[in-house]
Amino acid sequence: MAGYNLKEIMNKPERLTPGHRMCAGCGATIGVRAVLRALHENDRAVIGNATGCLEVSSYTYPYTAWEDSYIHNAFENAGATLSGVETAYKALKKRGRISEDVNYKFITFGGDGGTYDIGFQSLSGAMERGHDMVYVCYDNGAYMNTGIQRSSATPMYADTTTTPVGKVSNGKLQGRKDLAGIIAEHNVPYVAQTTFTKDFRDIHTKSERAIYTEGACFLNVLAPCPRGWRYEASDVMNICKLAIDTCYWPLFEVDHGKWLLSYEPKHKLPIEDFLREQGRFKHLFKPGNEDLIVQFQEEVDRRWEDLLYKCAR
Ligand SMILES: Cc1ncc(C[n+]2csc(CCOP(=O)(O)OP(=O)(O)O)c2C)c(N)n1
Ligand code: SF4
Ligand SMILES: [Mg+2]
Repeated sequence: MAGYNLKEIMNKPERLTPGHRMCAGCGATIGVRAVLRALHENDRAVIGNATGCLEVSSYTYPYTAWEDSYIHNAFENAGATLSGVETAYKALKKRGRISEDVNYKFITFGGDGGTYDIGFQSLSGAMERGHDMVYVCYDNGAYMNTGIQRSSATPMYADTTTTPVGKVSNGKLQGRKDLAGIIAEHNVPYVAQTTFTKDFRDIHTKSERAIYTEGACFLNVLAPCPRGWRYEASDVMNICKLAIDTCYWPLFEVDHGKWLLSYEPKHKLPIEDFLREQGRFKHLFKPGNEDLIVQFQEEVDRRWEDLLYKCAR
């Protein structure tokens, strides 16, 4: 992106203000602030938010950390709610009830539980109908707010409270759902997968693109959770870097059907480097569990090769 200036972007007024009750170092709030910094200064937003840590901790009536209009949603209908608001806005503008000079953007945030699983039908409907909105999934890979239960975004072998590691279990048995790929198959104009890089350029560029591309757009943001993943909160940037450099979480875009790789590591790191940093994968490093890491690596490699193939077409 020409003219990207980290200092300037970081110094923009916050649209999710301090004083919310999220944990220190939570990836969800870092993600939300990064996405909202892409809004142009004079534009307003209507924010939707499915139930989850973000919603529970940032909006407890009569307190709010949101500077923009904000709708707390049930788990299952964040996509539908913002579709309705966007349609009403268009209708009111057409009738002259909202001034032509006012510009609103419609952005929904949902956790992985609310997006991959429970609100999936309403997200799919909103994307298919082509509403002019952005759906942002902050993916921390479990139902964190209710005590770290597995979702279809939880990686294989992760220790969660519903896939507990013990004598008879090595954690979650299944791999992750590829949600960005599934939404790309809806033929929407823009889908991207991102997380936090040291200059925040990747998430900023993709957010701006998603917000200012007409039609239904989707962002999947890896949003680490120090509590559920069990790492020191201050390590968040290192965790994100390892997620990218091991190709566990590749950065890519699907722009009007064209798959584009945003970053290819010079030296793809082994998946152990990502797993070792997190308590939820501690059991994988016990003697006798080497084959589980091999299987994890095979799954990462398979998905990475598939992505490279799509991007080469
Ligand atoms: C229909 C419904 N089922 C269950 C709940 C309880 N509940 C509230 S938050 C939450 C977890 C949300 O998980 P996720 O969407 O991943 O967001 P996170 O908490 O990880 O930020 C659950 C299960 C609910 N509010 N509504
Ligand atoms: S439990 Fe995890 S997702 Fe929830 S507020 Fe804390 S760090 Fe964020
Ligand atoms: Mg979650």
